[in-house]
Amino acid sequence: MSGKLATRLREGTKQSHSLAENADFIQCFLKGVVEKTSYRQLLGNFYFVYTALEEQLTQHQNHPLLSQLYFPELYRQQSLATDLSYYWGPQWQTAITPSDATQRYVDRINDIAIADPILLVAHSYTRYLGDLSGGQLLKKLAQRGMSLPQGQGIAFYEFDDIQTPKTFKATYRQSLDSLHLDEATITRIVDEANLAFKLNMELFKEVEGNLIQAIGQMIFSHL
Ligand code: 1FH
Repeated sequence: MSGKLATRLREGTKQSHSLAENADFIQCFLKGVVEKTSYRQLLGNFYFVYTALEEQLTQHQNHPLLSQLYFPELYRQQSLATDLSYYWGPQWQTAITPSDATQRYVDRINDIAIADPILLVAHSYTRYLGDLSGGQLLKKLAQRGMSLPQGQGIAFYEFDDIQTPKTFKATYRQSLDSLHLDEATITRIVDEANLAFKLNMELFKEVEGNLIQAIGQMIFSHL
């Protein structure tokens, strides 16, 4: 049962994906009601998540299987730092702190990196293939929704070292398929990807709370 991981992941996370797409926060995002306070909060949280993920992927770059999915051109830590300094200013590094859901996400990445490093594939897949897919739409929505000046605050969605996301995604999926894995491992990776989706949802939910609070304050200040 090797050579099937890309399809197994796509099929096995389909339900999680539509759940995420239908979450309130993203519905707001899709309608262009982007609120900068929520967005910069989310980016700050992503910084901790991607830092953990990328540290672990780098750490395991010589792992017999993870070496085949070592693509530092995907790394988002630098682009997040660029955006964070735009949204938070030069003191961004001291301004951001990981939320509870972020800490759970980071802990999970660090725990599996020790206990069962192959599961890192699930986290890499969930974030990076997502970034290369829906990410391009989210970029346009962020620009429009927050009226961002041309080229500002969108580094997160820009992959300077990847010419065509579509071609890269095909390469990535081929690498997933080339891993020789037994059925039990495939199942564990798919389960972990569903957990990764859930952890992402929890991040979105936290900022959704902020959004509602911010709208509440706006209404209150007009009374
Ligand atoms: Fe997505 N995604 N995604 N996505 N996505 C696609 C593929 C993947 C959206 C559109 C698409 C998230 C969110 C959104 C993944 C993860 C995540 C494709 C198909 C589209 C069109 C591309 C293709 O067939 O080549 C839209 C729109 C989204 C928001 C409204 C979030 C939940 C990501 C997970 C954390 C992954 C892993 C794939 C690759 C599937 C595959 O195996 O090929 C999103 C939801 C973003 C909520 C923010 C908030």
